[in-house]
Amino acid sequence: MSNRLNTTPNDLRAFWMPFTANRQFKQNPRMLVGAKDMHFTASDGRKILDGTAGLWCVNAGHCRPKITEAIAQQAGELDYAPAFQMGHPKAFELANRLVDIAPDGMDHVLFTNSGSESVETALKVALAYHRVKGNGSRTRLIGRERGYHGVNFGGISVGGIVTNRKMFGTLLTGVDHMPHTHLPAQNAFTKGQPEHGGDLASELERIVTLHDASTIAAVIVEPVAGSTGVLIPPKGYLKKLREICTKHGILLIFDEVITGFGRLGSPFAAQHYDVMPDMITSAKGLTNGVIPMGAVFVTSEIHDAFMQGPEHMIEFFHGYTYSGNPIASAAALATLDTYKEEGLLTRAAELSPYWEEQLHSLKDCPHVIDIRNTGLIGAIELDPIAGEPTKRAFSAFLKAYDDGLLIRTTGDIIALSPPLIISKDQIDELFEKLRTVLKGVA
Ligand code: PXG
Repeated sequence: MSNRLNTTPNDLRAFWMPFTANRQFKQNPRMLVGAKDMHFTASDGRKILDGTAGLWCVNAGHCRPKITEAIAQQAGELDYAPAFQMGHPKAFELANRLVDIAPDGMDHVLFTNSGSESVETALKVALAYHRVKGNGSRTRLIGRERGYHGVNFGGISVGGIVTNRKMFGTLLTGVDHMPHTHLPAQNAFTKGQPEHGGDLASELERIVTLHDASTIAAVIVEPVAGSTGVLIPPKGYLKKLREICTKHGILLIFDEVITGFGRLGSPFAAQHYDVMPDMITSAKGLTNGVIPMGAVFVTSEIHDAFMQGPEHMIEFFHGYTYSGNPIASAAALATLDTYKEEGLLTRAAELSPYWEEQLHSLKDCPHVIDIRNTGLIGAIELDPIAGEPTKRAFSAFLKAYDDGLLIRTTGDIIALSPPLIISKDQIDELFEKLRTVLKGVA
């Protein structure tokens, strides 16, 4: 007989939820039971407008027929194939299709199962690349304050969020951080890229001078920092980072887990900002969030450096049981078809001016101290309640949910990133609801 106290679905105790205020949630759960296109259905039957594409991933909207059918079909045809020393056609087809939409020069793809794994994979490729090139002293990794690169040890080491780091010991050694670029005093209420802060890229030069270039393997940044509240790169910043990395033989990694797959109006932020990194990490929108999968793009220069030695030898000792999993590959291919058929990888560019105008119309709402935007991303920063940081934004989140709108909050910042299929009417609806919410929070 089971020794469990209660095995009914209504017993919420067993599941220790991720990045969640577990006790608060379990007292007053917010359960989603269905989804279609721009909406979730809550367990009480209410429709919730998805202002966040799930967690920045459902770029084509929910339960899209092509994707769900591809998954069902693949599950019945080839459910699993070993990922090591064996292949199946869809993983190769997917890699080719991804290279086609990636920035020129990103010619090879390694598959993972999440953004966190994409980051770990890219960092390991960077270290190993320098080693196979005879530069084994290049072991340092440089991240940035307020960076988010997932939750595994490499990612939290190069990441810059204190709450995600402080509980976990010494992390990776040999990591340094550039300053973040959030300068509200100079850039508040900027539409698009801020004017001030581009010079902060030269802090990388200072770090290189401190450690010497011969010890540095890679720099990793999110082109737009998502999780820490939508920090948009100041004008000239990313180009300058690229120049410094090139000058010193340091690999530049763009973490495009959020910006990849159309969020800014181009397939990738690298194309949007016209800055070419050496590697791109991705996940989320790759499968429309439906099946866990990530991809790391690398240049031929990096890939080819590994293709040496005896041909029967494994060239890179890394990979996952589910790298290029058949069902994930099928979901990703159907996702790319859907993006293509509906022009979704560039739709944010068309909608962005309207989005920007509506978003910034909330400027006069109570407690709003900054609004910023790019592509189909928006952030509204609220003045924190004295002595109770995060509480005001969390109240807004709860009230929005009650009013039928899903938003994300981080600290006292509200982040918005709807599915790329959103209509202008739905943009209006989203901001009308949010205006009511902001007027109602204490
Ligand atoms: N890199 C970046 C830039 C991310 O945004 C990850 C890596 C990790 O991906 P996985 O798939 O391992 O979670 C992310 C994830 C939010 C939010 O609301 C952001 C993420 C995840 C969940 C919530 O800001 N980003």
